[in-house]
Amino acid sequence: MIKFKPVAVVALIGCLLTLLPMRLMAGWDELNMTQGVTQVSQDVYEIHMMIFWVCCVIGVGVFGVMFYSIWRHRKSQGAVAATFHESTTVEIIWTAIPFAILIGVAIPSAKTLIAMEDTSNAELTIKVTGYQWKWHYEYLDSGVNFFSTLHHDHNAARQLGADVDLSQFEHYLKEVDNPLVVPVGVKIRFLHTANDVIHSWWVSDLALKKDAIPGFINENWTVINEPGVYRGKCAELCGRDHGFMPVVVRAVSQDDFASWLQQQHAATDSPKSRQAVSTTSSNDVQPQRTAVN
Ligand SMILES: [Cu+2]
Repeated sequence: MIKFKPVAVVALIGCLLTLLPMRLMAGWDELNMTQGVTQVSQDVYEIHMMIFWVCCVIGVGVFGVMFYSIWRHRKSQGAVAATFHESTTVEIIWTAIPFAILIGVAIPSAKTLIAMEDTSNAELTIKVTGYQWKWHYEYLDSGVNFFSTLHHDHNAARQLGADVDLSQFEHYLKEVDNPLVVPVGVKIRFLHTANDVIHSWWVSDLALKKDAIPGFINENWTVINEPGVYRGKCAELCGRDHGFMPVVVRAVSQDDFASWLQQQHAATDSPKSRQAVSTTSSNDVQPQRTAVN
């Protein structure tokens, strides 16, 4: 029978790991949860990593003891099974340790969950309504509202038989005609509902994901600190074009947001807007207003 020395086994595993091409490790970070750009998303990420390392320690500890025991007390070495059972001390230990671990995990998790649900003192409220297959945004404080649908160019490119070079799109299928425009540094409350089936409004950079259910209003909130464009999608299988109703959030400075709101009001008051005809590009900070029936 072949006998392996533990040192040789460890050395062999070490060599294999060292010889692994670094290319295999490239992009490793992309497998992990995004850290996002808000305080809540950062808190969620830190809890995720804390629990990840707790799981690693438990896994290494449990499997280490198990494999060592199998190897050390094998039958070929003359090991004889112990006869003890129902050890009160052991049972107390293996109850107390998991209990302490769970309490340690639950405290920061509960704190963050409570913070995520606290929509009080919001300065801006936006109602998000899911439709098959688009989003409708309504700024309840100002009355501005519009639909946000997959960008026309992307929609054309995805059609069967479309002879389009997809590499020309930087964010293929993640672009809309009218992005949601929000100010940075302001607590924004979102009210989620749907007009037909269940959708889910999901923007991972903002740690926001909420089911949009017909007849119900769900809430969540965010404060975005960094101006930028944050992309998400519908995360609830909602029908044929579920994969084609992206979310694009454009976070701008408070001054830019105020002037954007003014432009929306001006557009509402113009006769042209009443006809609800438009063709704005997604890079235009002015979402084209669309008639809401
Ligand atoms: Cu959907």
